[in-house]
Amino acid sequence: KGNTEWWKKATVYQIYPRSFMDSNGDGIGDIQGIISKLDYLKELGVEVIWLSPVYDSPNDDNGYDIRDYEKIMAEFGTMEDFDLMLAEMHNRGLKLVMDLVVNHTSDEHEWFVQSKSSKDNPYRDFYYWRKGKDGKEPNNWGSVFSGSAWEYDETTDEYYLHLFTKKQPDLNWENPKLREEVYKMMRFWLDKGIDGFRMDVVNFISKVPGLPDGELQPGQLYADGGKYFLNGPRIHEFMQEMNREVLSKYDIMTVGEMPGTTPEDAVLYTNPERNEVNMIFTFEHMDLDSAPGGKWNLKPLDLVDLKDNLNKWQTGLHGKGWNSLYWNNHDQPRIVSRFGNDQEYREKSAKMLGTCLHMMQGTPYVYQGEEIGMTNVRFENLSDYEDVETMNMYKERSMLGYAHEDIMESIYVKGRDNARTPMLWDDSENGGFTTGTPWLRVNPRYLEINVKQALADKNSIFYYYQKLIGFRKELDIITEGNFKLLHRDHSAIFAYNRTWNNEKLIVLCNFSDQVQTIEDEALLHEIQHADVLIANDEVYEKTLTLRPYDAVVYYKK
Ligand code: TEU
Ligand code: CA
Repeated sequence: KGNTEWWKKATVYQIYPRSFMDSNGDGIGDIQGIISKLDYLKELGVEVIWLSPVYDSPNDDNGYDIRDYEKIMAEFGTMEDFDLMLAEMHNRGLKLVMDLVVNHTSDEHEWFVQSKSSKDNPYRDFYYWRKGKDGKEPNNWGSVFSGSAWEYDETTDEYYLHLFTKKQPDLNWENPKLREEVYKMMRFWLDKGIDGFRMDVVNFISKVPGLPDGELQPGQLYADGGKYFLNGPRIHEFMQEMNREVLSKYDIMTVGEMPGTTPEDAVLYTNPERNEVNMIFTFEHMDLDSAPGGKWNLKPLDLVDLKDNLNKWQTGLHGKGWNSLYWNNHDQPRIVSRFGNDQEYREKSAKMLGTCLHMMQGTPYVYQGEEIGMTNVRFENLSDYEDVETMNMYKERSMLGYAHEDIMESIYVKGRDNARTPMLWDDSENGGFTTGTPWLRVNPRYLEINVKQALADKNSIFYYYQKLIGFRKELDIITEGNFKLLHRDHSAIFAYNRTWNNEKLIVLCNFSDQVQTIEDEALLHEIQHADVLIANDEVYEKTLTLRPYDAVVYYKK
């Protein structure tokens, strides 16, 4: 067992395999496609690759519904392809983190097929089965993807729980046999030599016994049961058991995806002395541009909320746990369209956002296409969209009487397909992603935004990210330093410093398309006696007046 904490200096790159690179013209990204782009990732400087699920799946939720944990999805390739990919990564000094989806399986997984066949089947208790209540569902919980969280099955006249789609039944972690099966499966992958796991909604696995009703809000069909399954009563016991039984035996990194967690929860999950996981993904900063009622209810970001939130996580985990840093993943809209400007200031604001995040403490994650400033899309027809969350929401909201235009606007701003349009490699048809018909429409801006263009321009977002990633390896202050938020009340500039021994970093980021100034004599004096470590535009003078989307990092020793 190694305990080198190598993940503290590493930057992780997330690949969504379906949309990364298609090697055989069927319009679907695949493992051979990934292998063909490893040199590109090496050039970017990342050390770790997190691969979204590549396991056998009927793809109700693009692989987050697993039918067989130890088989590769046929559309992506074979186990031989996988082994080759892992070897090719390791040859280049790249590490591989796999997605671990064990809150639920596919309803086509053999365990579930057995489980639903009869009440006395040995696998019955691998899932949550309950009798109906007064001819209705066992409780009032809603699914994260709309509708009830329960599905009736006539074979045994009972309902099963599914917090996501009805093709994603929740596993019952109360059952020790289930837990042992999961650990066995994890060892199968770790023994192949993979370097860690990203654990899908892993803080959902412990449910409050009795599964009590949630509080029903006026105008809603189903209640939010989160109180009874987020960070539930046995969650830390399960995480510690998994660590003891499996994780502790390997030199790996682990990150738990955990909606509904606070910094206080995060310390419990990530404090090294507690032996759970290395870091978690928080959702708090991704919820700031939502009005009450969930992500589809749009609200502009107030920068002060973002500053307060990231400040809380930076200071709350310092010395007590470890942060993961992210703006993007396969579930989130593109950050340059969201908190930046995807028109006139696309490149500049993309670099500004990268600067703001990458100078913080934690392990940064770059999502495919972020490094070239890929943007959201606005497809005209609902039929151009694929995501099950989007489709279910559309049905539910039209039933509730929302206008088509309003629902489409929510999809344009928040839909997950924004992140899932194919990676743009060059300016040829389909952005070089496929020679066939892509499974999801390509972003029409591929002529202007693509990897080929980025690699040819030494001022591109790509090379800027390359520098940010490099600094983290060189400068301990980035990984270790204290964090201090400056000028909290400024409505447009995100300013903070980092201090470590005799060193200091001062980070200034303008989140607006206007010239902005900070009035602060002492700070002005400080930057004037510091060097510019990196900036996203020429620095003609060291000043606290920032042009639109300016980002400057000063460094003093
Ligand atoms: O996401 C968990 C999760 O909570 C998301 O559903 C999130 O709330 C939503 O995407 C916001 O729009 C994980 C995976 O990352 C996601 O792709 C899966 O669909 C989900 O779990 C179920 O496995
Ligand atoms: Ca393919």
